[in-house]
Amino acid sequence: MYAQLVETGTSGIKSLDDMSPEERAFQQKIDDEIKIEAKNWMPAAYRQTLIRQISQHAHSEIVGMLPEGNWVTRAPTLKRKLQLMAKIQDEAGHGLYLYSAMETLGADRDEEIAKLHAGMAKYSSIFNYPTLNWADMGAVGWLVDGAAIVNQVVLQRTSYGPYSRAMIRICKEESFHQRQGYELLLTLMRHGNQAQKAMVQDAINRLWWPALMMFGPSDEHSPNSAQSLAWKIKRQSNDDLRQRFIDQTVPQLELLGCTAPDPELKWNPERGHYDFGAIQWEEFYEVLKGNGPCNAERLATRRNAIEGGAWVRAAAVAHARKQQRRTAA
Ligand code: FAQ
Repeated sequence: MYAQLVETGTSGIKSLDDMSPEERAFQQKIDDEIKIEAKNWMPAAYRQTLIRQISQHAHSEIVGMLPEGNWVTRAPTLKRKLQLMAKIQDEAGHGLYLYSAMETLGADRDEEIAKLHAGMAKYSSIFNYPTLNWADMGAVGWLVDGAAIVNQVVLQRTSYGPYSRAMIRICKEESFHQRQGYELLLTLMRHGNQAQKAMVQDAINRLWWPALMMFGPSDEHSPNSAQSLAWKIKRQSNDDLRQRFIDQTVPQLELLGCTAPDPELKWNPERGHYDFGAIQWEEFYEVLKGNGPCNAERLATRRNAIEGGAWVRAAAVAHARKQQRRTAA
């Protein structure tokens, strides 16, 4: 891939000849699949790209707790409530691993979170959509975690060691999330009444397209992809991962007995893939600009949580100091 970019001279990526000896040695390590670790030399732009991607990823995990948090008090059974709470707590854990991985690059967690709360940082567009019925809890697990896994499985091989190792653990947990979501939907479809089955189809209708947008803009409109692929931060393109997700999800959709809100979704035997309809990119960019259905609500909830929890953090610090003083005495 890298050689190809150098040859074609695309995307303003430096050719090997234009690189300093340090940059060339760095690229050689990447090409040889040797992980870059926190204390290794790295180009400033590589560090910055990682801080950008990992912080956005961490913010997504944390903001991603909110659409499901909306249903904890209304889960239909104790079992479902426990599952939902465990899943939401896992997402908090993912955010913490990712913020820690980001800190190894020298970024400051509080500063990055402050940017999120000021509306200056991105997080996954999907979490700006509302969760309107109980079946959404299944559809989020199945479609949203399902899309997240397809993206994150390849990130286990990302070139930055701490990010790659965080991804290995995260993928194991996301896999449970995806299955519990699908099992919830199957239960509604196999044992539910007409109204419950209709809820499943409604949830799929609303979340299908936003889930496809999670993979980011199409390759020709993805400004960061060429360099991130050359540095092996990303291992596959946005469009390739989106296609993989569709190919593996449609048979599951059929098993559920549901349909996608896409009349053009059809198996193409020549390509060996499903064809699908046009994604509404205007909607995606509006959500990124802050104009999605729930952007303002999500950020307000996060800000309130930080402000409302200030006394807990202050008490925890005071308690830790007291313990330290006692141990020292
Ligand atoms: N939403 O040039 P590209 C989860 C931005 S975790 C918002 O293609 P890149 C778990 C992009 O940042 C879900 N913004 O960018 C869970 C860039 O903006 P910038 C999160 C998006 O970085 C489940 C601009 O557009 N997963 O769901 C989106 O090379 C259930 C141009 O795009 C990750 O973050 C989007 N969908 O590729 C939690 C995975 N797409 O910074 C709770 C790691 C693109 O230039 C419940 N991240 N943008 O201003 C990645 O793999 C990559 O960052 C991509 C984007 C593929 C998301």
